[in-house]
Amino acid sequence: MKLEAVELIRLNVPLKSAFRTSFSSVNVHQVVWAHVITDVGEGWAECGANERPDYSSEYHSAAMDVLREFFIPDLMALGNDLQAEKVAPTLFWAKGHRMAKAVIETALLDAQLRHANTSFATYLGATKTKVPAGVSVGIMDSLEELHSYVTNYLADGYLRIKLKIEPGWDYEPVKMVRKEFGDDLLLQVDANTAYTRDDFDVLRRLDEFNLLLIEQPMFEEDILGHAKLADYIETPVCLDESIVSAEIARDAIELGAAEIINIKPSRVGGYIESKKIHDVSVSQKIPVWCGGMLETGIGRAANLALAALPGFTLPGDTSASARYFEVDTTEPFVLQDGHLTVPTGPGIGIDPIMEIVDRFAVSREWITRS
Ligand code: SMG
Ligand code: MG
Repeated sequence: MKLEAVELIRLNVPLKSAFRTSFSSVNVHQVVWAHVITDVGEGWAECGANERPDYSSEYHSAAMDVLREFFIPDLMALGNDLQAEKVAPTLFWAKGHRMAKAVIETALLDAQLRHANTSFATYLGATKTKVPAGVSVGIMDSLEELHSYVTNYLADGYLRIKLKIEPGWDYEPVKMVRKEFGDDLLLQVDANTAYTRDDFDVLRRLDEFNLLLIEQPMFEEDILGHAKLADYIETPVCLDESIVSAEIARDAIELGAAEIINIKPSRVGGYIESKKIHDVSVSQKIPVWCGGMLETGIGRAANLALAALPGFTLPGDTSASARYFEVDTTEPFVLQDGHLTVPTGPGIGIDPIMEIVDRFAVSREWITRS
């Protein structure tokens, strides 16, 4: 395969309602896409980076810059020798920037698999045709508001609820949801690094609610702190932001810091690395599940293929299009009996709807061979 050109597109896709975490509140899913043109066809991918470096150090302008200045020229320089599997080794010299690496690798993998008439699910080794869907519920202004959102998501059929938490919005909302919706509800929480080693007793109070897991309570670099916390509380500790590679996953598991892992392909540099993290976790009997970055259909399609691997034994944040958007960028993903269907078509198995891309695009830039 030969990379001829890349289009970097910034889109602003309106959300149905604001999504508030411990680090931001967003009304619009601002996102960057890579659209690759190769000699064997086109490919598409959505970048996990946010507009600002708030979830991780990556952000849109930086991702676009590193792609334009370094990654795309390096991949173009491979000439006819390019394969998606060569992206990570070729760009290995560059520190970090995993979300930028992931978006170009995924778009090239899409082109390569479309040409080979193979789906992401088949390529990755998926064993399921549909995957159970959870939903991530943002921080609200009141318990009444939270009650109403959870009621509606459960009526939609979601099989697991994740509550975003932060200091001051933790014990009471979890208590209310557990009491109102019952002991059988699959319930977990995500702090996005909002706590410190001084908060162990606050976090231990959540043990009474029999949560599936607590996700990334502390700073992403504090692996040892998470191991200490995992010893201190009953609730299983799940890492998200901390796990940026299969090596870190292996070490965090060995240290006892990761009893469960949230795999987000964007965070770890792509689907090939995600599969490695899956394999390491399975070998250590650590459950994994697929996280989300509010992806539109282009990103969601590939995540569903990953979530269909056998080690993904917990429902993911892979919700239906209607949880996020009035209008998605692809045919919408629809919840059926609490599950989403894994795409089976070639590549990611779905195409962007170009009129919608035109409507939501705020900038488009072509990078061609010089
Ligand atoms: O895609 O439904 C989704 C969002 C899931 O909670 C979610 N993601 O830390 O896991 C996480 C957050 C990061 C969101 S950044 C916009
Ligand atoms: Mg998280």
